[in-house]
Amino acid sequence: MLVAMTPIGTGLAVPERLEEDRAYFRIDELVAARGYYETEGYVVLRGIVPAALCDRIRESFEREVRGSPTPILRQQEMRYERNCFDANGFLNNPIFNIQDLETRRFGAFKAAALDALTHAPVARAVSVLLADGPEPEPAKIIQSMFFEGGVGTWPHQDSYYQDSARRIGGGIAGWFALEDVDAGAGRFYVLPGSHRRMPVIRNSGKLDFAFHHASYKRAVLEAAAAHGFEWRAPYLAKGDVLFWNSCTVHGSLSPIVERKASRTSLTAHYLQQSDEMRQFHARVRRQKTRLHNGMSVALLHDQDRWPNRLAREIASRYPEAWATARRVAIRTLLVVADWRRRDRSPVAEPEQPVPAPPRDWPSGSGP
Ligand SMILES: O=C(O)CCC(=O)C(=O)O
Ligand SMILES: [Fe+2]
Repeated sequence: MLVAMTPIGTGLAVPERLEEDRAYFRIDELVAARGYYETEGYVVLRGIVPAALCDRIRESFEREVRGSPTPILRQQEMRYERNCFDANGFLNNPIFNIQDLETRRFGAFKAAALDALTHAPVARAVSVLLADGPEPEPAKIIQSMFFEGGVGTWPHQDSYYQDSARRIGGGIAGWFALEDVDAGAGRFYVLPGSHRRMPVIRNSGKLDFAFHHASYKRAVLEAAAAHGFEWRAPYLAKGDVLFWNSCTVHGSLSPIVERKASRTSLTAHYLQQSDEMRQFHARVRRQKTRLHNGMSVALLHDQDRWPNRLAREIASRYPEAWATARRVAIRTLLVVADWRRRDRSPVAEPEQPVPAPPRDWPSGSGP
């Protein structure tokens, strides 16, 4: 075990090898996996993506993306940027929404990544974990990311940024290990039980994204400390996927640079197919979708369309003006959402993120 420090200054034992961690589940144990997910707010499914597919994603990243000068939308600041690399040469500005990449330049990488995110056993697992009745509904992808280097993501609930329009806690995400992830590479962690025991921190008022994002980050730390949650950073081998609920607190540890280890991975956020994305707890953002391997994949800034390429061009040429325009747009959205909330008589939101387990689960069945 490697002993790391959490953002609240407590120790965290990070398993270095498979044998040091829980066994978790395989794809033929979906019923048990679902039970674990309901209690803990996350679950690991081992070996669910074939190793050869993981390799294909990494190879096509090398071939098409690593040396490319084309600006790509990034997760951290939502800006169009060229690739940036850390001291070890690993990409450290993670790619946002792989499905939006331009096919002409990044077609093989995009196809390989989407093949993993829509791989049949993954689709089955997601729809069973998301199901709120005995008949699981097919899932759709609303967001994806690609990581190579560790970035030390702050602890958060995805719900604050995006969730299900149908109900808070109706979203799920997966962290796809494309290699055996070193304990010092900036491991992904979760706070088990936080999806049930900690109220969802709302994106509004004194903790909103537009004006008070720093206060939100502090509020998560304070809530995590006050509840005394355990912090867990599961061992993830190539092909393993960790799924977590949109209300589960999670993040990633800062990498230990001297270990010179990457953590090549994808993440994807899913909803039930007939659901829509709720953004910033403020609005329903309808998205166009395209089918990949029979799964709906939502597009937001599709680079195969010229108006979006023009936007990319402007955004990368005038990054400050772009960032300001985006900030103003989000502020307006959140201010209007707050007004609306105040005007309305309070509507009760279901805060319990995971529905009560249906009595008889169809074993191993899926869409
Ligand atoms: O792996 C990480 O650093 C964070 C990923 C994450 O928070 C997400 O995809 O929602
Ligand atoms: Fe997240």
